[in-house]
Amino acid sequence: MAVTATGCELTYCRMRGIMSVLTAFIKERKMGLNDIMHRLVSCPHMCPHNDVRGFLKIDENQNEELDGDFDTLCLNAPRSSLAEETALKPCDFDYLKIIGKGSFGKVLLARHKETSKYYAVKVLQKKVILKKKEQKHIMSERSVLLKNLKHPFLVGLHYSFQTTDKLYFVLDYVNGGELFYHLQRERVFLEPRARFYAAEIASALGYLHSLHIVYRDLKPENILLDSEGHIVLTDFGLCKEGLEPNRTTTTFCGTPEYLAPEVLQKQAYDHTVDWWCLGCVLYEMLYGLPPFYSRNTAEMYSNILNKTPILQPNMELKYHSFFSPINWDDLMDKKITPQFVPAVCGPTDLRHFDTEFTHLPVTSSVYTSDHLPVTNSVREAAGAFPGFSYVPSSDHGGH
Ligand code: ISQ
Repeated sequence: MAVTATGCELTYCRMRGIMSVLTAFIKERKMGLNDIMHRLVSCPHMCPHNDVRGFLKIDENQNEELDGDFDTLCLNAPRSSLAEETALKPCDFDYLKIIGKGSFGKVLLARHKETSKYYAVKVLQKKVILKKKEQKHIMSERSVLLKNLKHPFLVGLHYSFQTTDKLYFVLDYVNGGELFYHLQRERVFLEPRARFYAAEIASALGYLHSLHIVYRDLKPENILLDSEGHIVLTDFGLCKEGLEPNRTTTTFCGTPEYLAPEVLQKQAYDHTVDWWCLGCVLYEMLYGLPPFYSRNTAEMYSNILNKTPILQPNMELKYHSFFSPINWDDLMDKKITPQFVPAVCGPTDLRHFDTEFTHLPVTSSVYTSDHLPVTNSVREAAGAFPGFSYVPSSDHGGH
């Protein structure tokens, strides 16, 4: 059956609507179940049945994720056993909510006890990182974050520290929600709004490139809004450092919809892949779907390979006619007023975060498990991130 482009889009939108209702339903069920599981595991006395306890592997001595009450743990959490004495420690913060989750760990909204300042604390499990052989990426994320503390549209790193089994990034906290959360609600953005976001992202990417860093993983969930409506790029775990302008790399990582052809074909690539991704983001903001999109992944890959847009060599993106209304100096000084300001009433207003995360109990997963038996894998993981901890001289103690 012949389907028109418009017809396709309508069908896709309708499907998206049905999918979001179903997803919300499943999410709610999952959260309910999750909640029960958490309660069972953290309060073992609630479950007297040995079979169920066995099935859930409830054993207070072994469960390092959920081994007790938050306050008790906070009081009892030992200092880092590593020799990074000046570093902060997990107990310096109150952990209020889980606001994100990934394969390596979680992001939590936390309040520094001494200063009452709010931060997003990213907690990564060392053994998971080591299992996936991702140390290099994580250390790269740290050094990338350290390099770009000052850029207005890149998330800032305040501290990093580690315990025997976990790595902690203490980052700027922003609560305007993911850009694509807003896009999904509104389907498309008008051109001025899309241009504004694209310009802020382009400015951040250009800055990274000037430091020979390729962001590589520009994808919807890494683009956040702050409470004033400005862009904040997060997640530098997949950045590639040290790429001189004429050098390339062959290691791949990315989001299928936005993959550049050279990345898709596992060929060498350079910083221009970031401009490809930005083009994809801009396209999706304007049209409501990523370019080359197909529900059939093979077809989407074929579209990416065969419909490569022709870009002028060395084109300076900032001076493209599309961006002509943008005054780049004003943009950098945040003097361009965002068209949209996320409605939030204070730092603890989490309405723009996914309830899949915020409904989860804040467990002991943020604390060290130094009090647990030290196995070989724990010992191996403990020393694998030398020099990770970071406190800027002017920011010691969160002031
Ligand atoms: C900052 N604020 C909110 C959410 C975040 C997620 C990941 C990294 C930084 C963040």
